[in-house]
Amino acid sequence: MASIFSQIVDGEIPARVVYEDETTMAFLDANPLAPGHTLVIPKAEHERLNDLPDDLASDLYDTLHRLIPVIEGAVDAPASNVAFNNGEAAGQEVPHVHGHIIPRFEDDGGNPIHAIAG
Ligand code: D5M
Repeated sequence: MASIFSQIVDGEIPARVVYEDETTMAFLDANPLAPGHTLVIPKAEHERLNDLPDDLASDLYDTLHRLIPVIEGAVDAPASNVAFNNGEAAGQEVPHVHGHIIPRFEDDGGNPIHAIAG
């Protein structure tokens, strides 16, 4: 059974896609912790960062790096938390590598990292 994120990659379930290239994709989180909360994934299904081949890890980082200012700019956020839950015991719920970009605002109530770590 393909992961829910592979189903998004394959167009089998809808998502609000904000970026796509040959090996990576980004879409809005379905349960956002802040406006603009975005997930960045490798299209290929690998469970953890540890499992990614070097070239895909590099592609994923490049996309993440490129999108951070774009996402912050889109929602006029002065900062963001960028995080991976890497493994089930760390709170990873979807077994397909994904980085969170969570825009932050002045006085927005605190760091959301604990919230995505389950
Ligand atoms: O975070 C998994 C994240 O994935 C969580 O923030 C909800 C999000 N999610 C789950 N299903 C979907 C779909 N279908 N579209 C968009 N976002 C989704 P984790 O780091 O694994 O705890």
